[in-house]
Amino acid sequence: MRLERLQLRRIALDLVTPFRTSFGTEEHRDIMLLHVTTDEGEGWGECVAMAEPAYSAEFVDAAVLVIREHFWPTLVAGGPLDAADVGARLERYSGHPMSKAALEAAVLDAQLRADGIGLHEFFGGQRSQIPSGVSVGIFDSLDVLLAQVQGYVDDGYARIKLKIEPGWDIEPVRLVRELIGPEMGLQVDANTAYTRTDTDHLRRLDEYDLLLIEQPLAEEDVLGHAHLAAAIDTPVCLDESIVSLQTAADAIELGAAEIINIKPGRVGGYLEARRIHDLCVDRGVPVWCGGMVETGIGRAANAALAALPGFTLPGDISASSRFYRRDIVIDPITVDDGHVRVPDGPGMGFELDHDFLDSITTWSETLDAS
Ligand code: SMG
Ligand code: MG
Repeated sequence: MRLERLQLRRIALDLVTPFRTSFGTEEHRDIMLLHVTTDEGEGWGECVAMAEPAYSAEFVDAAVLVIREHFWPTLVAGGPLDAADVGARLERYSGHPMSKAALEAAVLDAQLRADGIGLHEFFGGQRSQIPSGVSVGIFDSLDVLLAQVQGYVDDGYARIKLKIEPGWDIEPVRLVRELIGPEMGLQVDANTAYTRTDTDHLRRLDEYDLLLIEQPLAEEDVLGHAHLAAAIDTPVCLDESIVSLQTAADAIELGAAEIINIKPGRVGGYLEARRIHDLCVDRGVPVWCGGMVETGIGRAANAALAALPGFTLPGDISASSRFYRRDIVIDPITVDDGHVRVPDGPGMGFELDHDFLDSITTWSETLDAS
């Protein structure tokens, strides 16, 4: 395919309810979407960078800049390409995996739409629906938390993930386990909020039969996660620490990752995400698909990825309505009987609601390939 044009577009969306994690509280989203035009067709990609560099070093303003000034000119200069070339051409640039992933996604969407095949078909996933988990934020009171969790249970979600931080961990977990009963999948995500000195405290979670504890320690503290994994029964899962196939392989070998959360944006794209999946299948490490509060664009692609057989745990692939009153895709993601449908349309399998998209667009810029 020959690249012709790239439109960068920022949209503003309010969350249905504030989403608080150990990094801070999110109420409004500022999301960058990419629309690529090629000689064979067009494609879309969603950049999962947040407005602030808190979850990782990336943020939306930086994504705009690095794509405009560095990534797009380099991609264009390389001549005709397909999706697999995107990562290779951008490899010499350090960091910015979410920006690279968004470009690769747009090119991949264009390529697959041109070929008339869906992403799940491209990946070879066999399932037509996948179990849906929901990520629940931190609240000011336990009563509010329990009411929220009950609502998600009523919505039919297959598992609950609680955000935790020091001062909001054992008691919320105890009460939620009591509320949802012993059978339902429950896991926690600390987003790096603990340190190596918290081992004895975190061991207290063992009695609640959690599926996993996600990223308790700092992103760089892979060895600390290995020590923790050896010291507690709850399986240790890495999110922020896994930024590539290499970091995944090393963390597994070190015993730091008993389970891996795969997020395409965090690892530089869907193709690297697939390679990490394959590695984990080979090493017997369960994986699940993480979420970055995506719109229907990113969620559709995540659902296609999560149809691969190694994704043995429910992902953070909740309904559009979990975060947004109205999604930018025509068919919002819904959860039925605990499952999300894997899209079967061409490309990443969504159709955009262009009128709504235009109405929430706050900024756009078009780059030509010449
Ligand atoms: O997309 O459903 C979702 C949110 C899932 O909790 C979620 N994501 O660390 O896994 C994570 C967080 C990252 C985004 S909030 C900082
Ligand atoms: Mg996480």
